[in-house]
Amino acid sequence: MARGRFITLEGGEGAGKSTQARRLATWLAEAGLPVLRTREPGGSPGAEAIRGVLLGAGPWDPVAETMLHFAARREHVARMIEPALAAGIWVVCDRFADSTLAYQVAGQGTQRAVWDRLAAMALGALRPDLTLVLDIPAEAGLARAEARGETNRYETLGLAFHGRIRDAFLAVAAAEPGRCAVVDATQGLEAVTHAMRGVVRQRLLDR
Ligand code: T5A
Repeated sequence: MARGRFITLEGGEGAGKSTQARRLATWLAEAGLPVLRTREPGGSPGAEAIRGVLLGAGPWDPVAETMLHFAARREHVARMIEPALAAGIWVVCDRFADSTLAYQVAGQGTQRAVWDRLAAMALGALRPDLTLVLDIPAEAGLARAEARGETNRYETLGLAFHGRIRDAFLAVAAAEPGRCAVVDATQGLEAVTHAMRGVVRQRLLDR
């Protein structure tokens, strides 16, 4: 059986990741592919429990916070993502390890070497086949998230913090163009969906 493909959506607050992850998973399912849509932090019972801790309490020591994100990710990978991929299921994941690089390393000052060590332990050789970086200026993304009426702890960390997050995602995309594609998330919903489908077709479906 062919292994499933692993697609991650990354980007700052309010970029539209959750909305577009739903649309992408539905589109792939309509094309006849078996699909698991999931999210981080969370995605499995243990990881969802850690999500509650991460989004609810704080502030954390940055290294402790990085470890909590990777502990959740390890649970998620071991119990959900790897078994799905091995069973031929395509996985669409709303945030993954690049978010820890952006938020905890670029945003909160954890050393990159800590990320590297935790990623090696938690992920082994697992890497997304495709990462769609939904790019939007921090101010516009935060305005969308605020307009929705719910805010989490990270959304209150200020524009300078969220500007570093955006730069970090763009740096990942520039460093790994074979894995990543940047999508202009300031466009309307339909235009973003259309752009994402074009990338998925070109990089994964037409090959
Ligand atoms: N985090 C996460 C870390 O610090 N480290 C990590 O390793 C990980 C994995 C998760 C938080 O955890 C942090 C980052 C996060 O702060 P969350 O609630 O899951 O918390 O937060 P987000 O992932 O940022 O989710 P959001 O819901 O805030 O943003 P989304 O998913 O990008 O946006 P979405 O789809 O919910 O849309 C937001 C609003 O904008 C509208 C939607 O309708 C919605 O109202 N919208 C658009 N409006 C106009 N045009 C478009 N193109 C639109 N797209 C969406």
